[in-house]
Amino acid sequence: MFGKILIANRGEIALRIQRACRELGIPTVAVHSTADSNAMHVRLADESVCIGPPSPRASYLNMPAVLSAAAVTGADAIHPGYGFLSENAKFAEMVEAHGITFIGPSPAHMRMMGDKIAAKAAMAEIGVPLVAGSDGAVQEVAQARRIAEEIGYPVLIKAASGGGGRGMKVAHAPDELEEAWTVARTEARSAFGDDAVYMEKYLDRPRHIELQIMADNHGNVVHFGERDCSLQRRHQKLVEEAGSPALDAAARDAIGAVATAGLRKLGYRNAGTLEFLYQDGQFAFIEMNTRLQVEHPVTEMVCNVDLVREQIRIAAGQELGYTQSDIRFQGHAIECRVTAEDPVTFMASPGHVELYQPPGGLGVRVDSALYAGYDVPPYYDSMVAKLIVHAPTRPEAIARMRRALMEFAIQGIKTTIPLHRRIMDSAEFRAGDYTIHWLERFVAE
Ligand code: MV4
Repeated sequence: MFGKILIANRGEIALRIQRACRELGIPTVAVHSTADSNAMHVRLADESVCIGPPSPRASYLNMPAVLSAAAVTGADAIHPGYGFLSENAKFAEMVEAHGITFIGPSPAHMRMMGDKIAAKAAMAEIGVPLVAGSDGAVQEVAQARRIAEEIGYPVLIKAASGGGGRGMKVAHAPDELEEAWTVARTEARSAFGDDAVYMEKYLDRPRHIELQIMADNHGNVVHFGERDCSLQRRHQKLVEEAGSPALDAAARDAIGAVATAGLRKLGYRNAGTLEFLYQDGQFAFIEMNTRLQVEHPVTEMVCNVDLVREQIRIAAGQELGYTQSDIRFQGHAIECRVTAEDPVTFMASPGHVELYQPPGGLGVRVDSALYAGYDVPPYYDSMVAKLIVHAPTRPEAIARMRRALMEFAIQGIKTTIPLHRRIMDSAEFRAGDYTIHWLERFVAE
């Protein structure tokens, strides 16, 4: 097992990783920017190193600074959390070149899944269902036109290096294709420095369902079921649940069996998430994430597993020690992402936290680095807390979430807690009847 782990992140996820390390008896090193000297992740770490000024580029994304911090503190492993350097294959390679373990997949798999075209090719190879579309990159608009005729409009042109909806354009009919093509390529080049694009049939009312998998270095691969992440606005998730109100156990088992068998063949290791669009009872793979995800707690609650602990054990070479049939899905979990934003306009609201009173009680979990007197800095992601509830059934989980949201008091900054209360009260959410488009309309009303 590792002697010391450096956590290359901040906020609630840095705390989350510290907690797993502490339970495993492993000392932790925090890194932080000058804006985060008073942050909770610094206060609770065994050691801390300041790695630069507030700008993420100069600190949390600064690879030489993070590596130097590991070297001077003698850390033998780095956990990247999510965001920042977590999906940077180059960084993972540099970490390994310094004789330090990167807690995550191999750089080769990170690179493969970072290229959406290569990821789809790999999934096709192992029998995971895809959205109908181009076989690889589309080189020119005439080729795009031929493929669109074949699969039928509407079609979507997507950047190979894309993500978060950038470099993605829909063409509803032939007369929109050329414009969509040009805009997608231009956006892809300026956002990612890579104008490679591919094409898919556009699904108009899908749910976003993702599958959590975990693989050790000994050929054991399991899945921990799905999360429904359809409740999003501008590609920012607000609420996630496990399991999905749209899936039954048979559908979960079927997609899980295909995915785990396939990833075993690919030699994938550590945590991973397969993202699917789910419409008309069909799964269609779109992307794979090679990191621990923000919403991992809902999976932890229904599976009674510590996913970060599993990541660390696996990176240290240990075996999973259980098989798929040992994993049980118990009850229902919901997560609300609380951000420091105006709940109506979504204007950022950093500043001084005057009061912080988190909820508690049975089945309530709060992952947050907030405290009364803390100043939320303006330089980073606006998420300040994740409120997670677990209960035997979905209606009970919703009742518990409403209760917890009533108890939750944060004063001094604006937060999205009032919006979450409205979502929990809405008839569509309570019926589980929503697609990726529902929340944008709900917020607009
Ligand atoms: C799609 C789609 C419909 N059809 N692909 C958006 C970001 C990127 N990760 C994939 N995305 C989508 N791909 C096809 N063929 C709709 C979206 C999409 C979306 C997907 C998941 C969650 C939220 C979304 C919001 C808008 C569009």
